[in-house]
Amino acid sequence: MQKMSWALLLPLLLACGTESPNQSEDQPTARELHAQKKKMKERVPPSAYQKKVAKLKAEEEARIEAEEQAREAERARREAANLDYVMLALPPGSFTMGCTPGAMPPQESDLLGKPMKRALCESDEKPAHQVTVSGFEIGVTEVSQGLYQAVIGSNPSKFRDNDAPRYAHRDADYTCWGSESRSPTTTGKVGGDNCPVENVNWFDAVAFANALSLRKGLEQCYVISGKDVSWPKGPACKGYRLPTEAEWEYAARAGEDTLYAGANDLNEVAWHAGNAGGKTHAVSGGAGVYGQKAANAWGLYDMSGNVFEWCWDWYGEDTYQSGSRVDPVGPESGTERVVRGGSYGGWSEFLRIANREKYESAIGQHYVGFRVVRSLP
Ligand SMILES: [Ca+2]
Ligand SMILES: [Ca+2]
Repeated sequence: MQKMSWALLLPLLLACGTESPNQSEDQPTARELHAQKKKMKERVPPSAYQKKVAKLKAEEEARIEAEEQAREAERARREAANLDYVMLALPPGSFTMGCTPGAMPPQESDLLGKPMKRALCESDEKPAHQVTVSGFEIGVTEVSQGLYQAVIGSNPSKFRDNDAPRYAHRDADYTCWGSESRSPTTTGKVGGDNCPVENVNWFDAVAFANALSLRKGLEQCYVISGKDVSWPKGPACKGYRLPTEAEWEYAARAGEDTLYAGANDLNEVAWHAGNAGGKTHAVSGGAGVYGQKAANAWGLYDMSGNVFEWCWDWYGEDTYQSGSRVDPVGPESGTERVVRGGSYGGWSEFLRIANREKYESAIGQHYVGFRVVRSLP
């Protein structure tokens, strides 16, 4: 090994020794190599393939941006449609508040043949008495889920547009029949947006009224501090608020003397236990298209039925015996708040205009919603 090595390696070593210094001088540095490559790359035009890839990438980015813009436009359109809550101005006036059985047409039984309680008048509906209210405007419909969502940012309702993919996992029985008017091309709204909001307690309802006032640039009528809610200016406040019990009944009667809001035949004007299929129904299709039942004489929908409606007043069993007769706002304190009008789950006696019911303020029910009013200037 040693003998061969010297003979063979010597020339090689010599050769190496002569080439090494020259190599380090001639070879480009890493930086130079990089610059050369870059220069070459710049000189070579992109291949057809590269051009195609770049074009597809640009097209994809444009498509994503267009989709985002369309989604945002749709969201804004839907929100604007939902915020368009139509109010109807009612003139000031006097009316008979409470149950007046003598003026009612004879009607022996309700739709299921159950005897009517109407002729009896419940004790808290007596005595019927004259009440005067100032003019105010009131929502033509119950507050919809779409409006509530647009103002509050959430929707607590049990009955929604469950045909929509995002609710597909839910029981179809919870589908609000708002799908009757779900076509966005004719209504400007979509599915459950048109159904009344429910599962809202009284605190949710007053908070909504304040939030809507804020949204519309009006003064907020309620001062809310936890469970302590006051209405300092009373009816002088021009923002959105809940109707008083007297305002609600004045609006429901609409200058007429019918058993239900707009008719003596319940089916004409109301969704109730006998025809609603255990579900809420669309209050409005938007763009002047309203619920499937007839309005009362003043053009208000679902004052009887669909969902009960929260009023401002504390409930008092004997309110009618000693309460104020001019713009009454109910007792100063209590344990429950008044709800009016009956619901999709109620029998006829509950849907009578004169009927009074009540719930604890903090409890939401899937058959209780509300509508809002504003005092007229
Ligand atoms: Ca109602
Ligand atoms: Ca009652």
